[in-house]
Amino acid sequence: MNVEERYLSAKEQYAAIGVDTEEAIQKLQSVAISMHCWQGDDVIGFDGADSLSGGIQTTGNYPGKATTPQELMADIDKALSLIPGKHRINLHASYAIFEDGQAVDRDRLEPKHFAKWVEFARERGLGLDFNPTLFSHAKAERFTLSSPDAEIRRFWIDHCKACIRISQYFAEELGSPCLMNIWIPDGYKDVPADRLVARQRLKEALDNILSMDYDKEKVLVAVESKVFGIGMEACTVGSHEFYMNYAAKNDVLCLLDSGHYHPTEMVSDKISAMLPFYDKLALHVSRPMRWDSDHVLMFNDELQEIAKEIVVHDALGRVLIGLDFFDATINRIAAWVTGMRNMQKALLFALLRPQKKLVEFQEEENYTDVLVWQEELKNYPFGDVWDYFCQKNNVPLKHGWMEIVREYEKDELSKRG
Ligand code: RNT
Ligand code: ZN
Repeated sequence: MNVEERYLSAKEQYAAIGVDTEEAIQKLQSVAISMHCWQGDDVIGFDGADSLSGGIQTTGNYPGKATTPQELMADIDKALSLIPGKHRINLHASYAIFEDGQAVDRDRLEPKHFAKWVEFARERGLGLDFNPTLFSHAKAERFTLSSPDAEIRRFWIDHCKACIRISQYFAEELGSPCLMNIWIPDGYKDVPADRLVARQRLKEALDNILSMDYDKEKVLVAVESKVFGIGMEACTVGSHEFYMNYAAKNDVLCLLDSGHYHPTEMVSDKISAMLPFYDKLALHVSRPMRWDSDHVLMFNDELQEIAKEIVVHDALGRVLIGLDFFDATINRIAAWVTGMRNMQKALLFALLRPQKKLVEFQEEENYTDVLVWQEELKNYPFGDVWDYFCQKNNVPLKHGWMEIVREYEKDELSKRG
């Protein structure tokens, strides 16, 4: 059977349980996922850092990482050509592109330092998202926005303000709101004497940043919490409760990173706890393994559950999906493509649920059918719908895309220093 025939058969099987595959495909087509630029170069950027700091880590030395903007852009292009649909690119401030003599420190960044990225995005019809970079910098060796040193705080406050201006520039140039997410690595290795003092300073620093004049329709500021980092095992200043309260009181977004909670705590369960209180919610979808290890997304239970929580509450327009992983032990393009395609597969899987029926079972307290149906759905011909979607979008089916990645590795990546 060819792809169409397989699809038609799948369509019938889904129709028999009240699921419209056409509608599912249409919805999936409209989802833009924000692909993080930093998988391409192990989170190094172009503003001078030679290693990563801030309690996050890439491990591995797979050859061919991007070391120039041209290489990173070419790699992003290669990845996007293998991913169905239209997406967004998530940049970090450390990916500024300076012309000769333009280099400035992070508190002085301007839109012009990102003009090449805007050009890149515009030519491809992509939206851009942004992140201030409060790590991998001499002034971020200890604390940043919560630093006891007023000058260090000032530096990072100015950096975040500069990033809001750059985000607004992205939004205006590309006609699409820009999510600007703040994550800081501040915290204590061991039990601190006082947990409040730094949190109080962080609150004031955020207030200061947000007091600037910017267009809230264009720049969606988010704050990203974390339970611990390497070297900050005892306490992070920007914890979940801190930021969730801050976001709610100050009308900004909360960003949930799926690697930033206790290993038995699931982001999938948090989405429906946030939606009644926030118009929008942002995600960094990642895959923690024993710790915040940022592995490439697998099509696993938690990814399916995250996608389900977004889809069944009709929140595709309210939950901003971004990816956040960095694996340097495998081909980096393959990492992007696998992660992005898995996120999309999870969304499609959720879009193919007979949700009305499942909710009826649940409301009748018929948990037996909820369990049985959800399990049987796993063997429905979801892969045939996915293949059809890929074909419609002119991207290779199944692992066919790996041939193209291998070719690119041979012709391009292997030639890099
Ligand atoms: C770190 C956070 C943060 C970073 C990126 C590079 O634990 O997840 O989002 O991964 O900003
Ligand atoms: Zn993150």
